[in-house]
Amino acid sequence: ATAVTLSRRIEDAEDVKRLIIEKLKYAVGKDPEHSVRQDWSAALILAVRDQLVDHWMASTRRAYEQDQKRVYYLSMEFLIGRLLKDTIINLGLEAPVREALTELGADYDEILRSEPDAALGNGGLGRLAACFLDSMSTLGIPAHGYGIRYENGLFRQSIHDGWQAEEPEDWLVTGHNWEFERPEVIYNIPFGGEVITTPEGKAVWHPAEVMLAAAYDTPIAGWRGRHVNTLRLWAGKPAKRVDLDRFNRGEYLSAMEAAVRAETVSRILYPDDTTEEGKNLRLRQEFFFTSASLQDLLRRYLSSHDDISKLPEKVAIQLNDTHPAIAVAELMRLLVDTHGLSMEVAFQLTRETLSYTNHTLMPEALERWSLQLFGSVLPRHLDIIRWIDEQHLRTAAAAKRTLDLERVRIVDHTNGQGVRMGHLAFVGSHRVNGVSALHADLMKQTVFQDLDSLYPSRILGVTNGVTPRRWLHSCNKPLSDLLIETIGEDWIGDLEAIEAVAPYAEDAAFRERFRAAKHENKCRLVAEIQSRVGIHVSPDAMFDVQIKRMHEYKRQLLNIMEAVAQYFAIRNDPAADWTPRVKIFGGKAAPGYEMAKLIIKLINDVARAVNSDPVIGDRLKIVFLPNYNVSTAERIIPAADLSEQISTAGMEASGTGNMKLALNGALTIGTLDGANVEICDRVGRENIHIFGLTAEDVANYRISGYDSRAVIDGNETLKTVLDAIGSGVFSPEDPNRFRAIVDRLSYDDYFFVTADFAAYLDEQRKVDRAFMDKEDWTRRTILNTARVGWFSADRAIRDYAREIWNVETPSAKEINQ
Ligand code: 26M
Repeated sequence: ATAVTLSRRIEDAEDVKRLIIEKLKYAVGKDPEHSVRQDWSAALILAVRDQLVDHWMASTRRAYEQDQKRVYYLSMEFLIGRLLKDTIINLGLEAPVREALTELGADYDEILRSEPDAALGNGGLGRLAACFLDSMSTLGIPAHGYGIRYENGLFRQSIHDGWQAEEPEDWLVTGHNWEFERPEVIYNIPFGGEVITTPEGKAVWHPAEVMLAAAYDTPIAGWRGRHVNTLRLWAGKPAKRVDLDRFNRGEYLSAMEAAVRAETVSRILYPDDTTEEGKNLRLRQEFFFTSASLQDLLRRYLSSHDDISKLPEKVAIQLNDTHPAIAVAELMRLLVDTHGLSMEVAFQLTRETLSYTNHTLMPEALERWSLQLFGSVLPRHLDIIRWIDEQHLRTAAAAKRTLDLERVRIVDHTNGQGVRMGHLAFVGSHRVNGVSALHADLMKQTVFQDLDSLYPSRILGVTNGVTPRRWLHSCNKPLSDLLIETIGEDWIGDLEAIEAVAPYAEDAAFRERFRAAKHENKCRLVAEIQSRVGIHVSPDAMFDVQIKRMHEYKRQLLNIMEAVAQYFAIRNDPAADWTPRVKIFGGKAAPGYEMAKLIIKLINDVARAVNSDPVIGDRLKIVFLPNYNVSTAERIIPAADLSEQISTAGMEASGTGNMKLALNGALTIGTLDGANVEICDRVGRENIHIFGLTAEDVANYRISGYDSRAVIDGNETLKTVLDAIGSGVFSPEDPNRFRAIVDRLSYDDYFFVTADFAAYLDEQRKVDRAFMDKEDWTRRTILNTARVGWFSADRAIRDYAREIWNVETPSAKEINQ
């Protein structure tokens, strides 16, 4: 076939103008004269998307022609946020686009702000998947992200009278201009029914219903846009839109019932509800997207290979937590029932192809499905899992006499009864990774201890990372410009090169400019705080930031208790030499998580008292910014001076906000938890504020018992703070409002808030003094920026590529050529 060359290459602003106008007219159907912001936005996205297409197709062609091994990242969540600005920057088009829009009379920044924030994830796990997509494209790894095209992403949070309220997030209603619908890419997804064994002994699944999964593709460009990968999201569709028999009988509503049920599977993202269990729809969602993805990748593999037994040489599948762990049984089912392999061969291929990332050790968060539910939705898979479990038990029985076999079984036969998805993922994978060094160690010591002894060297740690494109270059222009001017721009594609800025920590003129960049970011946030919550804060105060999901283990409570202690101290002696602070909180609580919601209310009640107290003034301000999401993170992080990473040691698997904040020149106050340990190692003990119990201390207390009552009685400040909160000082209209919090800390302080309180306050006072020494503070923040280059998602992806996927990656030098 003759290749038709259609050039849409952009050389200058004139080209951009021409392409935007063309899109406006022929794709959006609007005359520039009558176009509103939404039209300009659609036209711009479509024009930028065009720029990706040639590279996208070239990337696909290269993978086929060179028969490269492909990586599939299966994740229930991709928290990608907005795409426009990052894509434009990756393509190097910011200057001509800005110029073109100005000439067209449209406002570039306003258009950027109008793009909906795709909140297809809860938090860290989903954002990690999005950073990894960026890095896999940057490194030129042929990869697909596979997930669900939720119609409603994570709920929108608003604050009414200090309480969280939830509203549905309908990001798709304005149209998602990045995606390509693929009506021809459609798979059957069976559910329910029963398994019948034929006289020949073959198991045949007769599902009760079959629905469809339909593909929608979003191109994902990496740095410099040379390689483009695909994020393929699945939407649920009915096998037939209406039941004609019912329709003709006049039963109009029930004629649509099956259609509605099918569309429900991709309707809503579950908000991380670690306590709720046994959700039929959640299990269906997990199977739905996993099955569609596996069918799709097998079809792609078989379109250019005829020997299915070579699958692991050409395909690596990464399971992002246990949400897609059903892949173990589904890949076996497809290999056995559809492709005629034996169970033994299928299991070997499955294990060599799959690997699993664990993101939490909290027992209540480990997925487990009741046999009843599991068997009714996926009867064939239950049989396959029982077969795997038998094999696995034989290995266990042969290997170790001392092992408690009940504890290593995938199907739990003790009183709990159920399918342990973590065990399934572990047994069905050739590698299992934790997301920080500490977390991988703890996996071996706790939940996976027995499995680790059975399959030694299967567990490894791959410390998380973040993309420097979004989390420094694009979100923090003042600092990025300064860095580029000072050390060049190699760091954008090779973050470890940012180390070159370290010597400038000693340069007073550079420190001045580093401070000026921070100040500019703070002024922008000051304006946002003013306009969104009506609180005036000073840009000269320390911006002390805790932004993350609301969870007891993350201990926002410890932070607000410190604020209360500080409030009382200032009131007692307003004339003393206080370091002015603004405490900024952002985060959503799962709708059913009462304690987390009560902590939001406490933060807002304390904020009301402190912010309106004339004695306090600028010495202390407390701000809760509603609806924390990727876009707000992009504005808060560049403005932060202090990063709160204060989880109970041993409970935060890694953290990634800790990396973003340090990279943007904030100092960390934190416990030795998750990746904080490695951040401390790299920035140096003198450039971080570490306090509190270690993971080992916590483990010992859990055995020996911990008496919070005694600790409270022994600490006057702590007692005062808890008495005030518990007696209604901050809630005079409802004095008992926070009783539950105080009771919890007094009688069952599971997260060791009281245990770490004194050490936390001490460290905060050191932070106060350190902040007053402007030059030394700046010096230390520069060293943080300079020394956290290792926490790039590019480095993390190289680790996965080398140690888990067995795929090649180019050197950092090649990336920057
Ligand atoms: C579970 C059941 C039903 C609905 C939702 C969930 C669920 C969804 C997401 C549970 C947990 C989810 O995410 C966990 C998570 O984000 N973990 C974080 O992962 C980050 C990336 O590895 C780490 O940095 C964080 O430490 C870890 O908490």
